[in-house]
Amino acid sequence: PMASSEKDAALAAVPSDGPTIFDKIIKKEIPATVVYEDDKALAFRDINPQAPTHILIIPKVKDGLTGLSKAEERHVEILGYLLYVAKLVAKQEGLDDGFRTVINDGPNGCQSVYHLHIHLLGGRQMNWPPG
Ligand code: IU
Repeated sequence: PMASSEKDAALAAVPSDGPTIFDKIIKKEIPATVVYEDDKALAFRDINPQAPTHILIIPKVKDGLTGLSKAEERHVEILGYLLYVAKLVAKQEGLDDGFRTVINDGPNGCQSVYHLHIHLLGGRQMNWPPG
């Protein structure tokens, strides 16, 4: 059944190291609005945007990195690189007044896709604390 909210989707998601929809986006098997791509990272617009700019930055190779809680020392370089790509994309999107990056982890963090991704949100005033 169709999830009624991101939270429902997150609570229904089964954490696994298997392929996710993001693999299909990487392989261009399903369409996505790609805003940045190189050999290590892909950035595309979130299908359910929560801000005027809402982009997901992902590693092209998951290598067990289903979420931040699964990070190992071998992931340190790609984790730093993805944050750098977030900065490049923020600049490209003209988010000169600021932006937010978010990594949801696990059910409590409302993670719904088990392929690590950085949310880049901007184009409006954000609030704190987040929901
Ligand atoms: P989360 O942090 O795991 O909850 O983020 C997953 C995001 O992936 C969420 O914001 C969805 O809107 C987004 N998304 C997407 O952009 N394209 C898709 O095909 C699917 C989810 I499924």
